[in-house]
Amino acid sequence: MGSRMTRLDPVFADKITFVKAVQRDAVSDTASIEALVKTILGNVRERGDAAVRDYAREFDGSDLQEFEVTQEQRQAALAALDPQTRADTEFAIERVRAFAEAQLATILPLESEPLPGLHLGHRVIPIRRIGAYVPGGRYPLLSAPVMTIVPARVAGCEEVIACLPPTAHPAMIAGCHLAGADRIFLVGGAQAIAAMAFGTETIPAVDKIVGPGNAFVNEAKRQVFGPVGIDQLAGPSEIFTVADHTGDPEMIATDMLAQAEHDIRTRVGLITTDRALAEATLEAVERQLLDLSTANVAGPAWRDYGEIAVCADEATMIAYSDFIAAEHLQVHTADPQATAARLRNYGSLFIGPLASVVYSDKCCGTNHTLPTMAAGRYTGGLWVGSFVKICTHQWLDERGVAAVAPPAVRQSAAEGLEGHRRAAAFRQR
Ligand code: HSO
Ligand code: ZN
Repeated sequence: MGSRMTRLDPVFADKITFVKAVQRDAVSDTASIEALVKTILGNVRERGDAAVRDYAREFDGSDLQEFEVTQEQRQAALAALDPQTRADTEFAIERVRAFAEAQLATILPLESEPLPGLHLGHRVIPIRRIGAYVPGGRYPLLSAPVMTIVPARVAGCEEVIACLPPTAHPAMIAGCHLAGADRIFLVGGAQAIAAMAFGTETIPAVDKIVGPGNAFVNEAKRQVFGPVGIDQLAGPSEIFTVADHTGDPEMIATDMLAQAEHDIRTRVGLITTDRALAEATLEAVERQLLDLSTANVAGPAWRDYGEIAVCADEATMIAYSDFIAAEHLQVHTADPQATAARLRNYGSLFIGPLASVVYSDKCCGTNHTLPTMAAGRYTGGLWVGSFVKICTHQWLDERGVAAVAPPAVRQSAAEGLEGHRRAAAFRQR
C-alpha cells in the first residue's frame, strides 16, 4: 500500500515546524497478503461456490450453504431495525439520491462537427452490472451501502448486487435492502471480490466492483482489476484541517477524534499558520481523549498518525495541504471560501466551521467513499459518474473523409503500416 508517512518536500522544510509529528509509518505485510489473495482468487475462479464456502468457514467461521439473502431475511432485518434508525437511513438515501441526480444532470452527451462532414460525439452509458462490497468493520456503518448502491441506481445500472461478510451486523442487510440492492450475498473478504469478478454458480460476475474493505479486499480488488473495474483502493480514513487564528481548537480536536475512532491507523492532522491554535488543539485532543468512549482506537490513531504542522505563511499551508491531499479537508479560516478556491488536492472539502465531516459521512448527500493515501492528487471520490462510461463515436460524410483521409494515409505510410494506409485510402474517391 506504500508509505503514508509524510516525506517532507525540501520546499517546506524551513517553513514548517511540527508541534506534533507522525510517529509511525503505516507498514503492512503486503507480500504475504498478495500471495494469499492470489490463492483465494485462483480457487474461487476454479471451484466457485465450493471454494467460497470453504473460505467462509475458514475466515468467518460461517457454515452458510446458501449465500443469498432471501426476501424473508430482508424483511426480518428490516423489522429488527428500530423505526428511527430506518427513518434516518431513508433520509440519507434521499439526500444521496438527490445529489447524485443533480450530478448526473451535469454529465451530458455530446454531438459535434469540428470540420464539415466530420461528426464526433460521446454517449453516457450506465455500466451494466455493479458489485458493491459492504464491509463488516468495527462498527455497523449503515451509510456504507447507501454510498455505493444509491449512486449506481441513479446512474441507471441494470443490476446492483451487494456482498457483505456473514459476520456483519444484520442491520447492514436492511441497509443494503433500503439502498436498493437487487441481490444481497453474505460473502466477505477476498472471496467476495473473487466471486463478483469471476462469477460463481450463485453470484453473478459484475463489470465493476466498488466499496471499501480491509487489506485483503483491497488487494483482491487490485488483482482482479482489468477485465473488471474497481473504484479505488481504500486506506484508513484521514481528516485534516487548514486553519488560521480563527480556528476553534475544541472543534478541530473533536473533528479529528471523530475520524480517529474509525481505526488505529486513521491519519488526522491540523495545518495552521497560528502557533497558539496548534498548541491549544494539541492540549484539547489530549483532554477530550480522557472521556471519549472510543479512546482505545482514537488514542493510538492520534498518537501514531496524528500531526500538527505550523506553517510560516498561508501559501505554505496550502502547498502542504495539497501535498498531503487528505481524504477529508476542513477549511477554518477567516475567509474559508477564498482559501477553498486555492486548494487543489483533497477527497472532499468542508468549507467553514459549520460543515462537519460527519454530516457527509452520514447523510448530507455527498459521497463518503473518498480517495485516501494521497490519491486525492489525481481523483475525487465515488460518485454517480463512477457508474457510467463516457464512450465516443464518430461518423463522416465525403467532406469529412476528404479532410482526414489524406493525413491518415500519409501517416500510415510514413509508419510503414501498409494495412492502415489501405483502409484509410479505401474510402477516398
Ligand atoms: N468517515 C468514513 C465514513 C463513515 N464514518 C461512515 C462514519 N460513518 C469514511 O470516510
Ligand atoms: Zn467517519
